[in-house]
Amino acid sequence: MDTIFHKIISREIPADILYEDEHLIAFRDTGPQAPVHLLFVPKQTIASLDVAKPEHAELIGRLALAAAEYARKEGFAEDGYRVVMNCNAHGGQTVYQLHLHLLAGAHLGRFGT
Ligand code: DGP
Repeated sequence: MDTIFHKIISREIPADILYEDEHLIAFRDTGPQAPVHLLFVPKQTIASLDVAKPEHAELIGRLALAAAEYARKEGFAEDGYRVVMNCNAHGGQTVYQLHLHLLAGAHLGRFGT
């Protein structure tokens, strides 16, 4: 399993990395859909939410909590933000390493179709 996100984790390709710990990494999305658009990616390979197992529960929780922590620290929490996980084709997933989008910095519209 080797995706563009694995290459960012291993520093084979550059990214604007804003947070990293032993479990996960967070960097700016290169096609931002909001003024602030970060991706929170586990270091362990998990292709999508569809193939996540019960043993990944803590790791997936860590992604959500890291995003919430970042939003609080950067002052986006009070106004609010959105977290999204796209899964497989109809969900709009394009990179098959599980990731959580954090979108903030504007009043976001309701979901489209
Ligand atoms: P998704 O559609 O949910 O699989 O989201 C993948 C996101 O990854 C998409 O919003 C664009 C972003 N992306 C794709 N390639 C790169 C890259 O090389 N670097 C960064 N930072 N983001 C990327």
